[in-house]
Amino acid sequence: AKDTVSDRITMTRYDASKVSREELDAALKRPSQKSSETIMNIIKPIIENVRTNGDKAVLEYTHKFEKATSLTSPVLKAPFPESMMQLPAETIKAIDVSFENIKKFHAAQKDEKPLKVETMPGVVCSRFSRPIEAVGLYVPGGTAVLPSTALMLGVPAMVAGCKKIVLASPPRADGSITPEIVYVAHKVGAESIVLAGGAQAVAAMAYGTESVTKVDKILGPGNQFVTAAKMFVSNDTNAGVGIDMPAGPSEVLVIADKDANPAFVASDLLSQAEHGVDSQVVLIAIDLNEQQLQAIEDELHDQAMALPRVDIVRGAIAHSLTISVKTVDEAMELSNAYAPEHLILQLKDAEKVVEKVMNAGSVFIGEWTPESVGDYSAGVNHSLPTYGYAKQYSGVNLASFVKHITSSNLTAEGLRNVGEACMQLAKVEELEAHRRAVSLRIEYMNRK
Ligand code: HSO
Ligand code: ZN
Repeated sequence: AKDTVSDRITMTRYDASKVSREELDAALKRPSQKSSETIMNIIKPIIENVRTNGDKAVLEYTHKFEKATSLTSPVLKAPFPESMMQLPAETIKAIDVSFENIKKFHAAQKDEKPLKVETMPGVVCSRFSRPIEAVGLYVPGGTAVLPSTALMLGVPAMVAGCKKIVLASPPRADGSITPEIVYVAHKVGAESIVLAGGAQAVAAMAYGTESVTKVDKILGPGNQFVTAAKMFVSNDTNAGVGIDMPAGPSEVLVIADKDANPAFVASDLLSQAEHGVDSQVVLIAIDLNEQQLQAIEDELHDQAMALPRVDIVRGAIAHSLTISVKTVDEAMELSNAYAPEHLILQLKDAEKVVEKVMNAGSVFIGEWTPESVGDYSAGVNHSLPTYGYAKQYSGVNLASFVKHITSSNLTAEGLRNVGEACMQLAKVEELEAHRRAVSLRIEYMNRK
């Protein structure tokens, strides 16, 4: 049967030459999230309960929310039994290939050797890195199993040399964890898997319980409860725990010109649209005529209708849009203002355009680079800033799992060289003990 117009899966069109910039900015607004106050009020008592009642509280929530009533402990300790990671050979192979590529790319991000600079004769400043000792990696459950997220968090943690890697993921109703995730946990050398999700998993790792190891930093995407819980514990000095950037719904912005294959463009838009109804996808079309725009829209509709997750796609596409512009510069202007999590350049000379990218989580260059390769296997990380946070945050990378420590090392001559400036500033700040820590040494040298 022929689809009625209202059934058509299509994105609202804007022509940048016909609408004001304000209108465009309004159209490019991410779908609004539930107020953080509402969410905070839900998660606070959960966190408090886990903090005071430990394992017992975590288990109660898992019984209630995950319906995993048979669970008697919230933690699975390594070594994980073989029986929990039984997988088809092709899945093992896919995980292994991806693991190696992610490992290669993140190992290359290691500081070659400590940074060492002599800022003045006898004044040596250094910087070196040390792994964060214990990290908690949250792998969401929900509408899709995400072993790739376990890889994206676990592999850099392993490469960085974190001593204790704790994975957390909500168990299935029978109390088990997806074997793919157990296999990844095994490969990255995780010490345990916390069988819990939501705010309760975050709280357990932030404060520690009888059986959950307390961690120093919690990373990984999650729903609004997980994100709010991460923000809450990172603000609680009793927890003493850090977090990665705020994570929101998936997004992609595709910039396409006349050279782009409409089927490729549509497929990339759909691959992010299938993540969730709150996902947003944007197409910026450079100088396409009506027929070319139509070709992409037809592909989008036809491909979408053939997808198992078409209902989710429909929701995401409802608040997604196409913007027509005339030039690459106009496209880049809009893209940089939007700061997409993923940016796809389906352009002639795409590589040359990369220098114009100012804000984006990760860039996919040219027609043979679908965003899916970055989600899974190319080697780049898929844990990226969303919601415009690409303006100030980087995605997860090796540095997310280390601290940089600096050191200074002065000779007597060095102290003479830099001492004057130091003492003068101490004077300005009226911090006399600071000044004397320098002056008494210089006097000591002079007496010798
Ligand atoms: N595109 C998601 C990551 C992901 N995709 C996992 C598939 N599996 C992050 O933005
Ligand atoms: Zn994805």
